[in-house]
Amino acid sequence: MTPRNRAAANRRPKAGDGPNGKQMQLAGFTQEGTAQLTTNQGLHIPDNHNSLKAGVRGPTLLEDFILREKITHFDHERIPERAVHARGSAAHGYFEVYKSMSQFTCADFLQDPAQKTPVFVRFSTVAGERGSADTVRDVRGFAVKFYTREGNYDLVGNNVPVFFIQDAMKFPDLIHAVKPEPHHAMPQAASAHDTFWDFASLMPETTHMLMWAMSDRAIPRSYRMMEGFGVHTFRFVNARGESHFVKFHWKPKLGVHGLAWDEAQKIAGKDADFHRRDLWDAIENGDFPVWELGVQMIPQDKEHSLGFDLLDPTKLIPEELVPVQKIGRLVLDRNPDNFFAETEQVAFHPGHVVPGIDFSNDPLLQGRLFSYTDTQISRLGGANFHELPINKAVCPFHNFQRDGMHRQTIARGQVAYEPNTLATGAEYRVDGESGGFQSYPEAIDAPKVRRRSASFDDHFTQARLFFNSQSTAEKEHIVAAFRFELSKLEVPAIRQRMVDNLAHVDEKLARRVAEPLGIGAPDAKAAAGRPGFRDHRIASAIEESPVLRMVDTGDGSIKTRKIAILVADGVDSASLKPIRDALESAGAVCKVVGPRLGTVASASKRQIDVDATFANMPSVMFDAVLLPAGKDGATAMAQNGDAVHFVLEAFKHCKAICAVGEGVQLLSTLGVTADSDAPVGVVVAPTPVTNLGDTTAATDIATAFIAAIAKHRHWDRPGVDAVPA
Ligand code: HDE
Repeated sequence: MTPRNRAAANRRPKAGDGPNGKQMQLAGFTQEGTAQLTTNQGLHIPDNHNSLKAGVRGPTLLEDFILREKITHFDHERIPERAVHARGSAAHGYFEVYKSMSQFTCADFLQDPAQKTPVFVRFSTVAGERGSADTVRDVRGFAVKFYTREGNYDLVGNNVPVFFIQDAMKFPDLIHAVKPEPHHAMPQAASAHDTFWDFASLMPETTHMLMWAMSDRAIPRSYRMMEGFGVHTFRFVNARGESHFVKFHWKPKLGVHGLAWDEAQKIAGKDADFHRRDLWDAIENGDFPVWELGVQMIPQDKEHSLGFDLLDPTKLIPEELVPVQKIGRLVLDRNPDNFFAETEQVAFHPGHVVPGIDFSNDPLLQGRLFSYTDTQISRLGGANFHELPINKAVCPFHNFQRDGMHRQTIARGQVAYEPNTLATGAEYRVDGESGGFQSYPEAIDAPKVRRRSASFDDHFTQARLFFNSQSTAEKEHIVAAFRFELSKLEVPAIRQRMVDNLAHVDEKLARRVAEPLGIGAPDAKAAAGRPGFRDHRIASAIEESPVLRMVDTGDGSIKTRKIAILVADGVDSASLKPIRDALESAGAVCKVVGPRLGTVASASKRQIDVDATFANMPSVMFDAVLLPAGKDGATAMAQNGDAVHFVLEAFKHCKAICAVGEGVQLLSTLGVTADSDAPVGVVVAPTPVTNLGDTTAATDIATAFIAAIAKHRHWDRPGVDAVPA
């Protein structure tokens, strides 16, 4: 809970108060804010506790239309969840372009830096159901609805720039394979099961995306710390009708950061809403997340210049080949008022484009253009979902579509067709007008075939590029992720097939993955002999692309990072305060965590407020830990199993830790003392600094700690595997 929410909850609510303290109309409350409960027809309900009965102990009467209305509405509260991307969180914000893009596109919202276009952005996991946990290993959806003056434009992307398959025909198979297995509906929100890897190992075109899915990108620290990608190649078209192919990127200001796998799994149990809460809290606190929109543009006549096919959605365009130009920024600054009405009912569609943006012939994109409206008709109960407030265009829209379930618009008059003369007396005809949306007139003269282009026949070069571009620690995480996932399979032949495929990415990677799995050595030849295998290598000059790494990304700040300050009775408040102040001035969010809620008494008998307990906010909820000085406090915590576990776990997850004076006791099981060399990312303040009234010492310690936190994690910290946490 944010300070603002807490203050609101602690005061007596007034009728009509919104969740953020705003006045708003609530169901059951009149607009004026008087708490008069009514039926859906507006009839005043004087008693909302008792049904109508024949005598106080008698049966309920069928006549009770008030009870019937209430229960009937409740019975129909649920709508089908999204077939994929069911679990999501969203926020409102705006987009602004840095300078006019008129040279490349006539899209109105990309012309004027003074114009702010409202947006609604929904982040999601793919495989899990609506109530599943946020921190599972999965790709994340990154869907942006721009409410432009020319109609809604949806950029419906993911946090990974490529996809598992090359053709929409395989999408239902892919999703059936990754979803819980149909006979027993397990496992939930996880790819670590036989059907997914059976499919993946038989479809080597998945290999590149598998590398991303096994990387820390698939366990993000926060939605605010993920990149977004349009994935497919789209098209910009300018006022002269000239086309450039374009790839879209969202680059987060806070950098790209992941969790440790052990941590992600624990968070799933401790706080299934971890990412939802993180986004909500940041916006409530005024820490508005920001992404820059980047584009890679390729002139129409350079379509074949890349050495691979830009229509193939399993390929990215290395930034070394075509640089990303940052053209604008997205800011999320308002939480939704109502989860169902907005986050749940929002309907995205990659086919919602505006003049100046058009499609390519990517066969995956082409399939998506059909799917989204189709699925929304069944999910949102009919063809009129565009009238829901969250989906409604902000510019006027009018056409002759009529009626259907849940129609809101009251179309007036006699005429519901075109051409007509009866509407105004003059002939009205829309038949080849200029302006508006014009499809790019790409010339196509080709035989109808149910085949794939030979230019899609390289499944491994970019998987290799991705792997080669990772830091040592990131490579280790990929190895560990493959091992974990494949170890969950019950059919060893699937494991074997998978490592055989991996041998075409990197021999050593395949061998290391295979080692603990109880299978034979990877057999590259066996993989090459299987149907579906394509290794017609593309000519690529790019062996390594540093931007594909996550390490050292971001602005180097510690803004919004969560720091636990561990306390117990006897803590030295003088060593705590200046460091806390420095962390908060740098934008971090500090929480005091102790053995119980309420307060603890400092060594100097001051009462220190405790925000959370070792048990209810364990270390996995934080980015870093501060262990203040104070003999009695440190001794009490060293004897408290939850406190010791807190620190060991933070150490194991490679987080920054700062121990001041006696606080170092909590690191003694790790062999860290005031006199030993501190492990990477651990700051130990020299003893005896028990009173940091000495501001220079406090500033030095805080500066070192802030630098350690800014690194995000110290993945290369030695010995973490041996830590029992
Ligand atoms: Fe989607 N996808 N998808 N997808 N997708 C849906 O539409 C589909 C694909 C993506 O927050 C569904 O309204 C097909 C790629 C996001 O509401 C559905 C194919 C990318 C979201 C659908 C793809 C995405 C969806 C389910 C292959 C990244 C969530 C509910 C041809 C570029 C949007 C819905 C939100 C949702 C179909 C592949 C991103 C079933 C057929 C590639 C972010 O229509």
